[in-house]
Amino acid sequence: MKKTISGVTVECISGDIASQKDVTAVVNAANARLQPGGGVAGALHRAAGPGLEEEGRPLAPIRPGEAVITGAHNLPNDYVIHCLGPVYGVDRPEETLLADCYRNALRLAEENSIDSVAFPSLSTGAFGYPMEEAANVAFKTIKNIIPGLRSVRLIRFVLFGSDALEIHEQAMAEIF
Ligand code: AR6
Repeated sequence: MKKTISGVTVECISGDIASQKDVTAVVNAANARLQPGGGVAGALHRAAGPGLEEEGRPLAPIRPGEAVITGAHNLPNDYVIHCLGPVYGVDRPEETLLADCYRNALRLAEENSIDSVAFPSLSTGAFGYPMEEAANVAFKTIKNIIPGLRSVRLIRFVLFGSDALEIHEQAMAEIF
């Protein structure tokens, strides 16, 4: 599914965040220490190589809702934007903190003149955020930010599996 608003295309695809060859920046569902972990962080660090962890070390720790940017090392992109999503039921208010992740990631993209960004579904794996709720927060936040974007022209959600894709397509259809 794809929609274009104010010149910015938002799309949902099923795929692997570590193999998005045609986007300038990919977003990592990071841990506070910016170290390799499971899920998205594991996939990105494996593909990027040890340089990603080395570059992240002096930037860590980060707080829930915060985002930092590094190079992409052996990934097929120019940048990785690392976001620490809230742990559902622990880091509160989780809706605000999750929205902060999307806002801060897109702010860093703009500051670095990035034209295309791929997001995973932040916080919906190990951090336990219900996916429907998280998708609503993500699209509402992005919808509000879009009119102010000057560099970013493509925002892609890369979802793991058909259920995740369907949930995001439904949220996107309702909100856009
Ligand atoms: N590409 C796209 N989406 C993926 C991929 C992938 N390769 N792998 C998993 N997902 P998670 P979080 C989906 O756990 O909840 C890590 O261990 C997954 O199905 O990666 O923010 C870090 O080190 C889920 O829907 O991120 C942190 O400690 C979504 O991506 C912690 O997990 C996010 O799952 C972060 O937890």
